Amino acid sequence: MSAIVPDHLPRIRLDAPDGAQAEIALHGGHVLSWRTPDARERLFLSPRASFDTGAAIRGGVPVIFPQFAGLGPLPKHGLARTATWQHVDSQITAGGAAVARLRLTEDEASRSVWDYAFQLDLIVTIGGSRLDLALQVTNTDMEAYRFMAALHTYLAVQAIEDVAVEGLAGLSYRERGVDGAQPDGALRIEGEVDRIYWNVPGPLILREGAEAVKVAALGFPDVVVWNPGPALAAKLPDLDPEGYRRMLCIEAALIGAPVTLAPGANWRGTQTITAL
Ligand code: TA6
Repeated sequence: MSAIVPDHLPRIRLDAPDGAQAEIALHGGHVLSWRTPDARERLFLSPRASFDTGAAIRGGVPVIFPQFAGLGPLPKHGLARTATWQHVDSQITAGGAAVARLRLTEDEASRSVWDYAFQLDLIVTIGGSRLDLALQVTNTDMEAYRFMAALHTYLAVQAIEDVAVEGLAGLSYRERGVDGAQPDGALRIEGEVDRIYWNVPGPLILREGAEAVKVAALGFPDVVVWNPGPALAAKLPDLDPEGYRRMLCIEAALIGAPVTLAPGANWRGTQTITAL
């Protein structure tokens, strides 16, 4: 990963006593890398990702807030993924997990697109075969507001054509404005997939050959499954043409029923990824 990420990019590194590691950029509050104790990288990060000010990093875990995609007047996917976050603290817990807390609050730039006061905390916990991501929104404004949010996680895969996603059968989804229902059996990725699955009741399993990863969420009712496929990948300047074969986004999302938060109130959603 060091070959991809510029040395000067401000970031923090988490090292759990068992060898699990993560790197998180302050740009976007963006988890760039997560390695399980076997040193295996579990997140996809595009070799062509841009880390420039104002750019969204292609890969890792972009934080989407307070708008998903183009579903509102803000820049695509909101303001958090291109903002500079603060590192609040890091610690090793009694149980041997490594934890970092990052924070984003309103400033002139955020107010120019969304005129509210907020505190957004991202708590990243690693240890053993687990990555826990918690996103917490606190309304520090005098007014209530509504928001959407997502953890736009890019999971690394060996070859997209060998991947199956279990746990979606029978669920309703929307894909580019068209409603559909997932048939029985696992989802296979054959070309571009860009689906919002509504009210996903349980964890998903991403299976590839003999390997599997469990993706669970709390507080985020929806799941987005995204892979650009070859045609769209060829048009994305920050993804190499074959890059789509090595990633699958499984996103914990709050889209269908945006949360309205009263002044002083907070909301929390989590995504937990476990290598099985
Ligand atoms: O979450 C899926 C999605 O909204 C897709 O429609 C696709 O555009 C993807 O996000 C990536 O968006 P980006 O702005 O990072 O290119």
